[in-house]
Amino acid sequence: MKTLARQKLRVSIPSGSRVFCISHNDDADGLASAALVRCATRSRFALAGYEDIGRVLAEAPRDLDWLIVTDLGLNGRQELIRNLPTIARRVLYVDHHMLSAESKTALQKAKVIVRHSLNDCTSVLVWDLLRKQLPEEAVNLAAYGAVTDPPTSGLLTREVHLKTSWNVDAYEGHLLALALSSKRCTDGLREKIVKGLAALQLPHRMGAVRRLADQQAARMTKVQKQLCDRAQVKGRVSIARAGPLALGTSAELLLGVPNVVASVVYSKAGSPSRTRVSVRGTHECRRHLGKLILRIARKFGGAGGGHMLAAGAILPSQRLEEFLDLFVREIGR
Ligand SMILES: [Mn+2]
Repeated sequence: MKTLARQKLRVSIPSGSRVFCISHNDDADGLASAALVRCATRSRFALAGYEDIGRVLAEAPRDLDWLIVTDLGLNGRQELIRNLPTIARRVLYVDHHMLSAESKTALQKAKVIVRHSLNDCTSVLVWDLLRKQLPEEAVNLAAYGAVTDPPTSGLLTREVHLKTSWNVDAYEGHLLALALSSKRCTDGLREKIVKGLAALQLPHRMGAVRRLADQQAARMTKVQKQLCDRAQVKGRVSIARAGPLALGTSAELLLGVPNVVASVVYSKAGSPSRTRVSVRGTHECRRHLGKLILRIARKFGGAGGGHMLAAGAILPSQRLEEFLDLFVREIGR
């Protein structure tokens, strides 16, 4: 019953409210979520990654009526959670990454309104939550997230697919996903894309998105070969330093190494003392990678989490080797 009540959670944000949205900067789901919030509430927004979410929150405008955090898993980030109510009168958290009971309790204590599900991606959840305040066509933004995120079985996702054109929305969503996975997609361009999407502009009408997506598609085959050539295979895990693609994309491509069930890609996270890690798995790895990465990253003074077969972490660079060794042992033979 509790789940049902949460499923039906809708929020109505009075027009004229001061709203600020912080969303994930990395993929179509994150950008579509920010665009949906902006479309419904005319909010300002900022895009953040896991390594700079603390800074972006600290720089958020104050005296807000609403802070809306989307597609940024706050699992295990207790201090960040405790701090949320100091930023706005009401805080709404919409997300689909793993969330422990401990972190749920922390969110409750901070009086954060939570819309969380593992069965629908964030843009689909945001669309449902704000659908009364959104124009009919905004459902396409939810579809961009749904077609490009790992497939899920949620009823809302099905509803979104039924309301949209599979071919057109997959085309638009994948243009977006390809462009966003390019290192040439700057922060400034990402913000421009959110504004365009919020105004219901189609990705194929955004010149920069088309150009980057085109280059990226051509590039991926080449980079996959380079990545696989330089990968180290330990146990059933392929490991490589990230190439010129986004970390998650590189990790996906690295699963192409024969006979591995998981892949790890790493690169420096802004400063040389922190390393960002992205992990992907096949069904044969038989582990919930989000939970596994959360545990191992913590052990080495980092933070992490994610989904069943896709996860990420950030950790002190000098602990990377130990992290990798333990991950390989946990995946086993
Ligand atoms: Mn997402």
